[in-house]
Amino acid sequence: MHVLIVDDNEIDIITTSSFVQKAEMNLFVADSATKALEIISNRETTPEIIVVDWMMPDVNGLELCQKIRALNLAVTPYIIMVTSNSLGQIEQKALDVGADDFIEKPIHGAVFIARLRVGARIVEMQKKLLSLAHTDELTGLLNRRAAIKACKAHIVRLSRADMPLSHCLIISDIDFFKSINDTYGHQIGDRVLVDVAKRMRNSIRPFETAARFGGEEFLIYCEATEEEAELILSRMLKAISSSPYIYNDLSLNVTMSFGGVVISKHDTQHNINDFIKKADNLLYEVKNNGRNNYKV
Ligand code: GH3
Ligand code: MG
Ligand code: MG
Ligand code: MG
Repeated sequence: MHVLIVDDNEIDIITTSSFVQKAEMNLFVADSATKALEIISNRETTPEIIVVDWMMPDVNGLELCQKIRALNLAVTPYIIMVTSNSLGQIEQKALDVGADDFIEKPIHGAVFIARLRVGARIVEMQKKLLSLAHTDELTGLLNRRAAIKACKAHIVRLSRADMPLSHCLIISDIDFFKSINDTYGHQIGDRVLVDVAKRMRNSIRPFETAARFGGEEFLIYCEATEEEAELILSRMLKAISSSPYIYNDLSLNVTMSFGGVVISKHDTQHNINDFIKKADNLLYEVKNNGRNNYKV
């Protein structure tokens, strides 16, 4: 669990930090809201629990809290507001702008640690739910919803890249999958889906995206020039079909058809659905031309 303490008072930082360390959580410290936002925006250090001091020069805790909520982070951090200011309605105001908890200074160590643990429980639960919402249960790949989200993020990254970079979005579909189900049963069909998913995932790099887009349809998103896209597709084609799928005494040959679009920086204003439609159209050309092939 990563905890960020935002406070302008050095002594308070030392006290609060010692509690966080006692709770055996990772500690980040910022002495202003501006520094806090820098740490929060950095993907490697994104804190899950943020302890915000109300009274700070420039941007105060209340405004910082609003700014953090406006970032719409992938995992919503748990915010604990702390203050020695005991003016009326202060607790209500803190909670109203998005704080999850409120503590008055001086902080009582044991209670503070217990509240950190409450925050950790809520963040963990949130992560579990997110993972369930984004994962295809059968294959363990991303599901359709998560795939679209991931593609949108990749396209934003591409639009901001300094280097001339391009990406490739691929839609693929298992050939004659219905006949696998009809001949060997749904359970074998499921095992084929799991193994096809593995082969697809293994043919791209970890930061690239592989998703189950529909029943026996998959989406791949990777970094690639036009030539690299051809190489990736021919590699995938082979990965799927070059060795049989063995289930006890059964040995099945499976093939797949692919449609891919290369997306360059000047295409990035287009809608994700346009790219998907284009890839889908190419996939259906491949289907009509005999399957077990790709087209970019
Ligand atoms: P084509 O080469 O034209 O793609 O032929 P196809 O038989 O693969 O295409 P079709 O769309 O007719 O069949 C898809 C089949 O995928 C039908 C459906 O029952 C099956 N299917 C979809 N989801 C699952 C699943 O989760 N498990 C199993 N076993 N089968 C599934
Ligand atoms: Mg202060
Ligand atoms: Mg299909
Ligand atoms: Mg099919």
